[in-house]
Order: sequence, then C-alpha cells, then structure tokens
Amino acid sequence: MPILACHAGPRGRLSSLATMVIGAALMVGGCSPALTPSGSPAPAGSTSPPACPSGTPTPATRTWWQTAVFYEVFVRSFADSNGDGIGDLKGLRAHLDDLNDGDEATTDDLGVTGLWLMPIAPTPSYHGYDVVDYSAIEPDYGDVQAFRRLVDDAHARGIKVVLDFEANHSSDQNPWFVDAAAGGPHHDWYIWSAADPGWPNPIGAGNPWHASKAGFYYGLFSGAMPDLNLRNTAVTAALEQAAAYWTDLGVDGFRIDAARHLIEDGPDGQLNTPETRAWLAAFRNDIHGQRADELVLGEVDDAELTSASYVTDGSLDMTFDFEIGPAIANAVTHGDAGSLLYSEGSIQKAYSGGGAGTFLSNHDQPRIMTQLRGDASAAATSAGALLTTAGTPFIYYGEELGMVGDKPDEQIRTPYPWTATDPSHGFTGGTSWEPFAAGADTTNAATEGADPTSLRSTYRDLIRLRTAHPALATAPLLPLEASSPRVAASLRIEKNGERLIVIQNLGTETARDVALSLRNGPFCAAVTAAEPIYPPSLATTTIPAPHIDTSGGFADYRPLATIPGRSTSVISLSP
Ligand SMILES: [Ca+2]
Ligand SMILES: [Ca+2]
Ligand SMILES: [Ca+2]
Repeated sequence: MPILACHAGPRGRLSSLATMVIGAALMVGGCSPALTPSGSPAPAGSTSPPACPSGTPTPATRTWWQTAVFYEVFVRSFADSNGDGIGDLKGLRAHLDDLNDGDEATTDDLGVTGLWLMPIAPTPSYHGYDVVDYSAIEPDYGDVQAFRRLVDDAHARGIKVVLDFEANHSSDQNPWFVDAAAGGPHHDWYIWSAADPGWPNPIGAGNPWHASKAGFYYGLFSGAMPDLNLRNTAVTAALEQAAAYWTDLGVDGFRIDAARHLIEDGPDGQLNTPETRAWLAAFRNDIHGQRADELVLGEVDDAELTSASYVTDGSLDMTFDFEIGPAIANAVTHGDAGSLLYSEGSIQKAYSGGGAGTFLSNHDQPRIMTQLRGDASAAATSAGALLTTAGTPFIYYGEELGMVGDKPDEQIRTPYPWTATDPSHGFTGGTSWEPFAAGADTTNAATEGADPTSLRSTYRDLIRLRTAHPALATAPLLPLEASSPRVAASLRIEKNGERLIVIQNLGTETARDVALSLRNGPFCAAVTAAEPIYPPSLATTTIPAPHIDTSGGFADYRPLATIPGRSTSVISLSP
C-alpha cells in the first residue's frame, strides 16, 4: 500500500483510517515530516481564479466508440467449443462473461465494451486475412447461427462487435480471382499487366507483381493475396454488399485492413494515394448510410501524422496510432516522463478532433510483455498509460495476462490459457492447434483472476476506472510540470464535466514530495476537494485540494507525499 503522509500538515487533512495506516508505516520504516501532501500555497495579494465565461454550459457529447475499451480477439486462439483444437465462435460466446458479464455489481469480469474480431470469413490460411467468401463464416469457426448468437449475447452485455474487413486484397482461391485468372468476367476485378511493370515494393522485399497464365497481377503482400481493383465500381459494390450483409447481422463496425494500400497510382504511388482516401470516404458514407453509428476504423500502419490525416480529412472515423504504443513502452522502460507526455501531446495534436485507436501491441507485433522483457511492473504501468490517455484503447487478447510471444506471427497468436491445467489450459478438450506460449502455468485467466495483484486484475481495475470516468477517453490532456523527471502528471478537464489528475511514476523507485504545477490553467473557480479514484488502495486516503491561482492554474501542489515506483494514480477534483 502506498504511504501518503506521515502526519497532517498545515493543509493536509487525513482520515482516521489513513492515520492508522501512517502509524503502521512509522513502525515499519519511519518517515520524514517533509513527506506531507499539501495543497498548493496561496500567493500573496489577489488569489482568486479568473472569472468563468457566461452562458449556459453544455455537457460533452460522445459517440459510443469514443469511450469504448476494445479487446482484439483471434478467434482461432481464444476458446474451442468442440475439441478440434481450434477456437470458434461458440467458444468465444461461452466466455463472454469473462470479458464483460453486463452486470455492474460483479467485478471479476474484465469489463471491455468492444470486440474486434480478426477475420472470420472462409479462408485457406490460419490467420484469415485472405478471404474466399466475403459474406460467410469460416467453417472452422462455426456458422451464421453461431455468429448471430454471439452478437446478440455480446450486445446483451454491453459489448459492441467490430469485424476485420479485407478490402485491399482477397485470397487467390477466391472464386472472383479464380475466374479473373481464367480470363472470365471477373478479370477486371484484379490488377493485371501483360509484362512485369517492375515496381519497387514499398513495404519490404519481393516483386509486388506476380506471374500467371493470364499475365502479371498485382499482389502487394503476396501472390496468394491479389489486390482487388477498387477502381472497378463492381468490386466496390460487392464489398459494400458484403458490409451490408454483416450490418444486417448486427455488427457495430469494421476495421479496414491495409487501409493505406487500397488504390495504386504507379510505382511511386502505392501508399496513401488520394484515390485510396476517396474510396474510404465513400465506403464510410455507405456504411453510415446503412447505420449511422457504425464505426469505420482503418489500419494505416504509418507515421502518426499520416494515420491521423485519414481521420481529419474525413476518410475514416478512426485509425490506429502506431506511435503511442512504442512511446509508452520506451518511456516506461527508461523512466522518462517527458517522453510520455510529449507523445501524449503529439497524438492529441495529430488527432485534433479525436479518433485515435491506441494500443500497446497487436497481432502483427511482438507482444508487449516480450517487448518489455518480462518486466511485470513495466507492463502494468504501460497498461496504466494506455488506459488513462486519450483515444480508444485496443487490448490484444492475452495482453492482460502478460502473454509473451515474438515473431514468427504464429508465436504472437497462440492459444489463450484459461486455466493452469496442462496440457490444454481450458482452451480445448483436444489438442490445441498451436502450442501455448511459455508460462501458461501461471500466466492464465484463472490463476490471475484469483490474485488481486495480478496483471489481469490491474487491467480489470483500469478498464473499470476508464469506463466510469469518460473524461479519461475524451478530455484534452494538459501536461503538468512535476519536480521529478520520472513522474508524468497531466490534467484531464472537460467543460462542465470531470476534472482529473493522472499521476504515473515511470521509474522503479518511490518518488517523494513531488510538486505539480500548472501555469495558465483552465480553472475559473476554486477547487475545494480532491478525491482519490485510482488505485482502489488509495480510496481511504485524504488528499489536499490545489489552490487555484490567478492564472487559472496552481503551483507546488503535492497531492501525494510518496508515489510508489511504477504506479498509476488518478485524483478527481471538485469545485
Ligand atoms: Ca473448435
Ligand atoms: Ca460485471
Ligand atoms: Ca491495393
């Protein structure tokens, strides 16, 4: 338990329970009178905050996906219902209560409010990113009935369902391509050249043009994944029809795979072309025409300013930000608060109207616990950053357990260990399609669910915090000056809404007597109370309120006498 103060200082107020805790702390390690939380000092002269603007305030409005916490699921690896060793829709449905049981009174469930399912359409591959039929269910995973039941049960629990959507390329076994390669009516559904155009590959090695009996065809990712010709309106119509099929089944949105690769403009124009953006904008309009609140999200695996530009120009509702995850991991690894606050400021600036999908790692990257070399406190602190910063967070299945895994891809997509029991770990009654990652004896849902200090319990608490305090998702982030370079502190304040201070100690050592300051802040009235809202262990602690000065900010505010290493704390301020 963090130790907050040694005695009640001139401005610090301590509850009797906190005093008892402090008494225990004195017996254990002693403490210094300097470690007293204190409201910021009132300067001499005028001390009133600036005047508030006149007029009737309106509360913030938010779409469902701005405040959602998503969970990315690889269905093949999540839960197997029939003993064939392959995860399926029925297995996922049977475990929905573990993700969110829809009952606010129970707190064992993780509490996520959105699912992103990696591809579930028929495919020859294990991963599914090469689709054979855009309006059907992969037989390994179940059937349409199983999908309907899954969606209905998810909705009943307050969980939205978003599907992966492969607009850029299909499988070479898709009947469209088989016909195209045979010179049939679908020939122009793909991209052909009589001779090899000799284009460079913009994302790696290998000729993006592939030889066939019908000539060379373009397939950026591989010959087994021919790019669709999205200049052909018949192709676009077929994809919109597929989207309508899933919308009718109740899905809440689509995650467009490889969204920056859709339409090519020649050897130097294979990424982020104006035609790609225009296609996405039209597709998004079509989806919104089907249902206005569906989320159209895109994978733009590019620099932050580029991925954000698809949102600011209206091509997509949301794109994944590929910079914040590595920035969090780096800041936590090095205990560097400045770089975390810089990255949080940068994503906010790039996504000026919101729409950032944030994540620590996904199905294409080494798992975050592997990136952090198994450092559990670093993983918990990274989760604290992800789940308190602006944007819509996506948790990759098993990340909350601390699952490990590195390339090749199969090793970062291993089966989910539900229990400690070898050899199937509650995932299957048979033999799992892929071995479990190392450590499943302890890194599993049951063991961690029973341990209030586990990484899963930390995720669960942080998800609950975020869901209860939507300002964490949508309020502007104002960095605070902290007297320790390892302490990242920020103010999250919404007009007429919540006002929160997030404090993270990224270092491994306890930080003491840290002063927080905000010059020229947004306050236009005094703050009379400060209440700890995270972690749960701070609940009984009394925290002084900051003194709002004439600049609308505060100076030398010491809300916590000690800040444990690798910790996340959140304080709520009241007028
Ligand atoms: Ca199965
Ligand atoms: Ca619950
Ligand atoms: Ca393409």
